[in-house]
Amino acid sequence: MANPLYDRLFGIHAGKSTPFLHLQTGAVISHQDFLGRAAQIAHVLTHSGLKPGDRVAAQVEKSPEALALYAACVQAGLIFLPLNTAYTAEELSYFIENSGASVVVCDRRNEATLLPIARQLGAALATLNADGTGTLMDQAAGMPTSFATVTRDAEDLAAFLYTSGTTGRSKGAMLTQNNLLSNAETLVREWRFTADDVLLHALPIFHTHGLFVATNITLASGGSMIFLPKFDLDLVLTHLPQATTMMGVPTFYTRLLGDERFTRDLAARMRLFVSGSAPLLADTHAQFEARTGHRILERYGMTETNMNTSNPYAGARRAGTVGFPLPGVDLKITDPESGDTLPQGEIGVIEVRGPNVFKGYWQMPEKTAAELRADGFFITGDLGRVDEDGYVHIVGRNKDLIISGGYNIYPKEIELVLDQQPGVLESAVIGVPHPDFGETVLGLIVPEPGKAPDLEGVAETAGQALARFKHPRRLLVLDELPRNTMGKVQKNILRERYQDMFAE
Ligand code: MLC
Ligand code: AMP
Repeated sequence: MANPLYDRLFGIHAGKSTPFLHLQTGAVISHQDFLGRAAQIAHVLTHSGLKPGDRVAAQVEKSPEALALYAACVQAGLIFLPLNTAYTAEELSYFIENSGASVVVCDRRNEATLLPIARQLGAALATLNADGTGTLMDQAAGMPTSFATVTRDAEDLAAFLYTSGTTGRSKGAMLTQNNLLSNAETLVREWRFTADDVLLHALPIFHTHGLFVATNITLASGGSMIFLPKFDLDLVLTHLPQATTMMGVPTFYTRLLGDERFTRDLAARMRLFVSGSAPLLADTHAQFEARTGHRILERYGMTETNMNTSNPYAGARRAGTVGFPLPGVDLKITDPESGDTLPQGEIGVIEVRGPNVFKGYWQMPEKTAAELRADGFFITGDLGRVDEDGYVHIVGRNKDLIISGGYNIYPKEIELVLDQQPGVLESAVIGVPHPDFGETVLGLIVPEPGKAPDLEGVAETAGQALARFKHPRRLLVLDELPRNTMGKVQKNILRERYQDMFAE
């Protein structure tokens, strides 16, 4: 194939007037219209001088046009780099510089802030607003609705997704066409997606879950999506009766269960609810089944690997497990120190290998070498075990990571900001249980001797540097941090001490 990802996900729909996106307004965008829009954007990007392999950074609200920008990048052989809309200018500046993006696409309201940053880094800037207006679409309007697809190899890069790390610096995970395509094809088969499916899409489209899992599967199977701007409980309840499938993070499901309008009748047409990105409590699973008769299908994935394991479609979906390795994925449990494979049943680090596993971190060979073994196994940093029936259980993390409402937050990044504040000697950031977000961020600060840091001031400065979802929900002052004999902060003790802080 000339461009496997484009041909298989998008090209197969050429000329079809079948529905692709159902919007909240009632409007429907057909496959053909969507591809036309993507082709127009591809013309704009290539006219501005972009060549295959160049990076296109996009911090835009969810809209059909934002999705068409992804399709345009695939068609023109450009590397798509979607960015969380919550990122601050400081965070964005790093991503643009690190990726060497040639173009930055942003919402008009961020244009004034981002223009000088883009200019300084030698990137062009275009706007794309939540309502689909902006300079990108102004230029696109005059372009032809077909574009000669650029030839790409399955091993060529299709996207960079930035993921933070334990050192506080974000890393660009390089995903190839085949990483995305192989995973989409597998999931279509495993979860039995067909052209008759209507997926209720309420996830953001700047992460693996909403962009590659939900969207690519829908494209590969020829189905359609009810494309909501975000997870809004009222909107989801309104549109659920028209849907056959839904994908979400656990917060989606706990919020639905918290509303008595969510009933068995409302979910009558549904055939599949999928959960991932964060642990789904066994209790939520049970409550969901009692309310709707549906057993949520939980699966396990990562930015670097797409999806690795899934509970079975037809067999038993076991609460508290993430199911079996997907076809083509090798999974082993290893000793965190030696890297040796552990006997079945023992707890260790989950490692995975397969066509879904990324090519490494952009321009970070040491970080790549530390996490991706020469034989292709990726060291996930998740702790797990495989039970006697082959189900994978995730029991914890060997990495200092908080997952709040499905967003990954690396404490180190926040600690670096807190440590710089006036009067702060040191800090520790931990995740504690939260009824809505699963986990939330708690910041613990040790003042310099004789100082009393202004907590409001600290919170405000941290707020300017970090995306909203990373902000500590609470800051507490401690005399000292518990340390082990090696001098390492014992976060487990802190997590235990504050575990009920946000209990209902
Ligand atoms: C929003 N806020 C969050 C937050 N989302 N804070 C912490 N964690 C989050 N996830 C902030 C808001 O800015 C707001 O701040 C306040 O918290 C309350 O907002 P809200 O209205 O309750 O939040 P809402 O907009 O409804 O968003 C919650 C959510 C959303 C759960 C719907 O976060 C979401 O869609 N999450 C999905 C993330 C996702 O797609 N993850 C997949 C990653 S891929 P204030 O102060 O302004 O009120 C991956 C791989 C895999 O992990 O396996 O899939
Ligand atoms: P990200 O880097 O944002 O892609 O997040 C990936 C991480 O999310 C994984 O390493 C896991 O820690 C976590 N994760 C994803 N799915 C699940 C799941 N079903 N259960 C528990 N943790 C999960």
